[in-house]
Amino acid sequence: MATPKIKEIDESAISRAIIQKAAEDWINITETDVIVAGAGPSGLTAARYLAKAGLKTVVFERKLSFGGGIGGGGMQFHKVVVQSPADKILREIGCSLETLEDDVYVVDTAAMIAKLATGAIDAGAKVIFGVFVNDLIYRDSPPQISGVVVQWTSVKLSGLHVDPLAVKAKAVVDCTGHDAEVLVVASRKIPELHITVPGEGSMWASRAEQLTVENTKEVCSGLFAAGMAVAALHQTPRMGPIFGGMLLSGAKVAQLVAKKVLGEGAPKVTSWTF
Ligand code: 48F
Repeated sequence: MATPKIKEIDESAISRAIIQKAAEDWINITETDVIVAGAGPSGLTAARYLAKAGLKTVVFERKLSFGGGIGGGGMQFHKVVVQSPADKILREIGCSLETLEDDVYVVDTAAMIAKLATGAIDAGAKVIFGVFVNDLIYRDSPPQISGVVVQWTSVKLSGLHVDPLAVKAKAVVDCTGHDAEVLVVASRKIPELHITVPGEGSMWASRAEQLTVENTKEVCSGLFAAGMAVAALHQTPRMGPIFGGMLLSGAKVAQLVAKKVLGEGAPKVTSWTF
């Protein structure tokens, strides 16, 4: 079989394309509608619904990959459990579910990550890897979170002292998981907001799922939280490898942010109400 002629391209053209297009993206996101910190289940779900609602949405993910805690499944067995009504969120993006019992399903971790990520990107969210949120932009009259401060993960790992960059947004969503990194920054650096992050409580799966979704709220003006960051903020139980609460929390935060940014005329992001 003949090998097809592969298009030749100069190395400098490759470099130029990458630098120019990445710079265009960065310039475009210096002012955006919503910044989501973290591309785990809550962050990717929030990003998809936010973008679908018409909001310019940027996700900063510290690692070079999607999915957060999904990939580890339950103790590295490659399955997680999802219960109703969160199964609807996965069905919308074409993720296969295997029925375990009424309203309870088992999902392959790789499939779930791939579908959530594709869903967010296809809806129009911009995901940037290898960048972490390490501070907030804050204004005090009235108190308002107006964006985030970001840095390359590689800079942190190298131990170099490099000043970060700031990105403005109408809303910031902490989807950083168990460590609630954005909320912790707010609690440490902006004492007048009176945010404390005691950390999550011990395992109680059903209660954890319910409370995570119930407590998904705007924490202070412009700053929202979803997923395990909510459990860390309220010291409510952890749930282990059942993911309905993460997906529903992401959907709920998207609805809250859409209302905040777009007003009462914001579209309904899901067919059910929270
Ligand atoms: O940890 P993670 O999956 O958070 P989540 O969306 O879901 C939690 C579940 O995976 C699971 C659970 C529920 O069943 O207990 O653990 O609440 O995803 C968080 C993502 O945020 C990234 C991190 O690499 C991960 O992909 N992240 C963490 N800190 C930062 C960050 C940061 N400061 N800036 C950007 N990304």
